[in-house]
Amino acid sequence: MSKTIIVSNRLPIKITKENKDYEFKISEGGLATGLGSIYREGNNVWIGWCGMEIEEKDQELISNKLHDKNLSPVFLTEEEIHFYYEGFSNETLWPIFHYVSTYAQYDQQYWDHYKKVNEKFKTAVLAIAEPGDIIWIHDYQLLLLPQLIRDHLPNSSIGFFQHIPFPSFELFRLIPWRAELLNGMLGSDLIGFHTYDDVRHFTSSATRILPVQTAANVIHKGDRNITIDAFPMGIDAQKFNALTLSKDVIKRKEEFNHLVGDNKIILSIDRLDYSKGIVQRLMAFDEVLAEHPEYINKISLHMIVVPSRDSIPQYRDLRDDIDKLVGNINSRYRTAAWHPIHYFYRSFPIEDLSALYSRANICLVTPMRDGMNLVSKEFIASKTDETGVLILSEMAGASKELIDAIIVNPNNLGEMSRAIVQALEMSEDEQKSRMISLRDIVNKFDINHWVKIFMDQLEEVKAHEKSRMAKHVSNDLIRAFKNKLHKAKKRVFFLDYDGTLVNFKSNPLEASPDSELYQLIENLNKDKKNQIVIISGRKHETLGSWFGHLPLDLIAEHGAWQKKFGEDWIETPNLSDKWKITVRPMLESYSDRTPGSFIEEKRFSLAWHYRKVEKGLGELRANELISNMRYLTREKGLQLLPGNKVVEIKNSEINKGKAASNYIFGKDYDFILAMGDDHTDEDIFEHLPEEAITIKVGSSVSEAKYYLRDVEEVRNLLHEVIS
Ligand code: GDG
Repeated sequence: MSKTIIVSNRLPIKITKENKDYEFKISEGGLATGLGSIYREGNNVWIGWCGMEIEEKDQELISNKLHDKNLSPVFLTEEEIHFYYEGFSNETLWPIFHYVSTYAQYDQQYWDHYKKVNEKFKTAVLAIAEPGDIIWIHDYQLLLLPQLIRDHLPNSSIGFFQHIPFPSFELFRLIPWRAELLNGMLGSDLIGFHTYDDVRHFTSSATRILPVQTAANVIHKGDRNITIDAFPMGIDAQKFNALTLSKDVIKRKEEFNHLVGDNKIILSIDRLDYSKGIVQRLMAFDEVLAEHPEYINKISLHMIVVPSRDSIPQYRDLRDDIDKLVGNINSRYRTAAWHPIHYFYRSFPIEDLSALYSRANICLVTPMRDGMNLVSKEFIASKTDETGVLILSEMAGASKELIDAIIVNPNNLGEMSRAIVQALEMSEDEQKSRMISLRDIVNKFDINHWVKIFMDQLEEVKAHEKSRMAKHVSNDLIRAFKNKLHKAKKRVFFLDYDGTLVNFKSNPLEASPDSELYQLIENLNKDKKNQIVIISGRKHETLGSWFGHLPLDLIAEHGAWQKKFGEDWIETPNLSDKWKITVRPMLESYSDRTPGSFIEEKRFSLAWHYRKVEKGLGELRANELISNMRYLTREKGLQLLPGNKVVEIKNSEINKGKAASNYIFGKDYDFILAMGDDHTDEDIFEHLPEEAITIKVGSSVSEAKYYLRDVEEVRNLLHEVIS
């Protein structure tokens, strides 16, 4: 039976060494809880680093002990931890992904170790994984791992989730190894982020940096499809609800109440990190006290900063800045019996956090950037009395869901200090109405829901890929086609041209037939039972000049023109092109505004090409053009065809499907094969009779029965058929 393998940089455990003996404590974090339902089952396993350097002689002992808990450790040397984890992960990727590019280090040694450690994780996965297993990889420390595994287990089901933001292309492009990182991630079947913005940013980076195509949220890479989607992560809401009712937490809350009395409590909890906006938060609090002396003695900020990454200089500097600012504010406003800020640079047991969350009047969560931010959700889950106010940065992924919080821009100190005042003054009724809807979201979209949604989608994506792969024209299928072909007396081959017989060129006229193609056609033509029909959107003059001399038939401009071998071109009767008078100026306005684009005029169609336009701009203009033209084309009975870097407008009476079915009408072909790559060819696949062999070139969804990967495979198939 197949199993599920979770892979993350850290295992969900804390190891401590006391008197030469190792102690293990399973982590209580949300991710560990959510994934607990998976990795603890049957043969499933969680692979990761155990968080400290383990001497070689102890490694086997640790592995054995963890094996019983379905955990499988990867051992890293101090040097690897330094360069891969502290270095590339936290000094290169972390700052870039959190939009602080000035902190990023581009160090070859960091990169070399990042690759090496990702390889080490690959070895650990391959030691356990078998074909058919599901592998779920987590976060930015392991961006190369999906493809490394895919290289060895090409059919495995691989999901990847990134817990931190994915930056815009302008930031991501700065990384010298950007293409390698993207290729690594695209080894997955499903890539998840917290928000739709991350999905957009990733897709835009992938299409600008790599030769890949996208359709909606699917990236086509080679012959694989990768789905990119948003899965906003939730917390273990039930646990946080329940904690507030536990005796221990109630007692801690009473003790805390005794200390703070009636003071309104503003709570702030983060790991030490420059992305969390701690300094700006303190400055906004300072502004509140400066402008509202009436709050002196009445409010206090309880700020927990959990030590983190303090071997990195920027984190040490940040800590110094916080220390200074807290000292400065406290010294200016404190009274004999009151401190404005209670600052703790350490971590607390979860029961203390729960007591604080449930007692706090306001939770101030103002990161400069945050993938999601779980503190905001934990605060809400702990507010079982439905009072309290959340102030949340619009730069946190959580702000996309928690829209009833007071949403602030963390760079706007005035806005933040006004938000604090608004929260302090908010009526209980308003607090409750906001908190009730916030709690609905946090309770419903919890960690278990997140795990389920991700795993379900991975399964669905994989099933879809499998059924698509089954349509690939294999050697067995080719043999079956040949059998059918040998028995047939009258055969017709409908062959699309661009993207099917030849590859695309940036100048369409440069994509003329090569000698190999002419040879292939000549060989196909040797058997008199074969009839070749080239069916294309190209101008009839162009097709005529390339193929007019050969014993084959031509259908040009999507069916507007037809030519039988040895005869002249015939135009489809009763068609009008008067509509061009209205449409041409509209297309011209797009060409004037879009450098690199041009209009191609055919007898019954106008095509706006944007192959040479700056990436992104072309797609933007094409979408704009399509939505502007939609009404007009319907009114005038025209058809709007978005193609590969082209938008074509043509008479709706003509299409390749009608042309192909007219062609075969009354001719008794007993072997029909059609191949095409874009969606104008879908009309052919739909119109041909059931027994026809229809083949889509490329991996996108199609009406065709089979698919081939590219032009090379099309030519191979034709060679095989001849032989
Ligand atoms: C990354 C992304 C994304 C904090 N202090 C204590 C303590 N905590 C716990 C909190 C919370 C967790 O740490 C912090 O989670 P965040 O989400 O706020 O931030 P990151 O650690 O940066 O996490 C982030 C997350 O991944 C998940 O995808 O949301 O955007 O940066 O759970 O409760 N826990 C205990 N004592 C403390 O003193 N026990």
